[in-house]
Amino acid sequence: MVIGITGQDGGYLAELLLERNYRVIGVTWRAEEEARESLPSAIAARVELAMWDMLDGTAIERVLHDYRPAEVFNCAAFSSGSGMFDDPVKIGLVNGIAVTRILEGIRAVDAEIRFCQASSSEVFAEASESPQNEHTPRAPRSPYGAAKCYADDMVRCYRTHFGLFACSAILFNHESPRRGSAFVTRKIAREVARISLGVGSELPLGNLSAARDWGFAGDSVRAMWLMLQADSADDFVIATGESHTVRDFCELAFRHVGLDYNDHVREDPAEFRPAEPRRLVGDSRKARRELNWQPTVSFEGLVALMVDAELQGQRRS
Ligand code: GDR
Repeated sequence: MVIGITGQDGGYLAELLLERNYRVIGVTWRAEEEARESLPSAIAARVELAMWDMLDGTAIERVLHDYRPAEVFNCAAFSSGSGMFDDPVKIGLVNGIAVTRILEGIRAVDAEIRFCQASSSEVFAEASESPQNEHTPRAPRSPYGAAKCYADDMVRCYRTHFGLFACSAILFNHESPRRGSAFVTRKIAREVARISLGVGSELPLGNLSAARDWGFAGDSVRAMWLMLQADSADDFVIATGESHTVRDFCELAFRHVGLDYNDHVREDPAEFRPAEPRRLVGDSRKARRELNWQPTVSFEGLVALMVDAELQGQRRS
C-alpha cells in the first residue's frame, strides 16, 4: 500500500513494487479518475486505488481493513519547500497527526503490517552539526519540519512501545523529471530546456548559494523498500553525502546544453526565502552498511537526466 501514490515518490515506489510482482494499492485523496490520469502511464493501469482524505480520522482504518496490506509506505504530505510555513494547522494534521492515524489503524487491523514513513531532512534544519546522521538531535525550523519530527517520534513510540515494525526514512532532497514544477531543480531543468530551444532567455531564481544534498528519487524509494525487508525496524538517513549549491545545479544544467548560466540566470529578491536551513547534508553510512543501499545516480547524472527529460517533453509538445 502506497499512501500518496500520485506524488513523485509514490509513483517511483509503485513502479519498484510492480517490478517485484507486488499487488499495489495506491491511496489518494483525489477522485479516482483524476488520480489515475495523474499517474505515470507505466503504472496507471496496474495499481488499485483507494481513497483517503488525510484529514478524515477514521477512514484509514477502514482502508487498511479492506485491503490488509503486508507493507504500507507513507509518501503523502504537504511537500512545498517555499510553503513550509503556510497553514501550520493543516500541515500539522496531514504531515503529523495523519501518521499517528495510520499507526493506530495498523495496530487495530493487524500489528504485523510493516510501515515506512517518508521523513525529511527538514527535521535537521537548525542542527548544529553537519553532516547529519540518525543520532543528530532533531531541530526543525518550520511547521513542516516540526510535523515531520512529531511523526518520527510517533513512529519510534509505536515501534518501542507497541512493537510495530515501523520506521522512518529521513530523506534528504530527492529529485527527478517527475518533481513538482515549483521545486528549484525542476524549475531550472524546465527553463534550461526552454532557453536551449529558443523559447525563453532568462531564469529568475532565489538564493543561488543555498545548498542541498540532492539525490535521485528512485534511489530514495528503493531505500524505503529495503527498510521494510530488513530483519528489524529502524530509522535511516537516506542521502548522497554531497552538498551542492543552486549555482552548481545551474552551471551543470546550462553546460549540458552548451550554454553559460551567467548569461541567463538572474537573482530575483522575490524568490528568496526569509529563512534557510543551516548546512543540510546527510551521513547515510548506516543505510549503506546495514541495508546495502547506495545511490545509483550521481549529481551530474541527475542534472543531465532532468534536463534531457525536459528537452524531450518540450520538443514533443
Ligand atoms: P526544499 O526544496 O525547500 O529543500 O524542500 P526546493 O527545491 O523548493 O528549494 C531548495 C533550495 O533552493 C533555493 N532556491 C529556490 N527554490 C525554489 N523553489 N525556487 C527558486 O526559484 C529558488 N531559488 C533558490 C531555496 O531557497 C532552497 O534553499 C524539499 C521538499 O521536497 C521538502 O518536502 C523536503 O522535505 C525537503 O526538500 C527535503
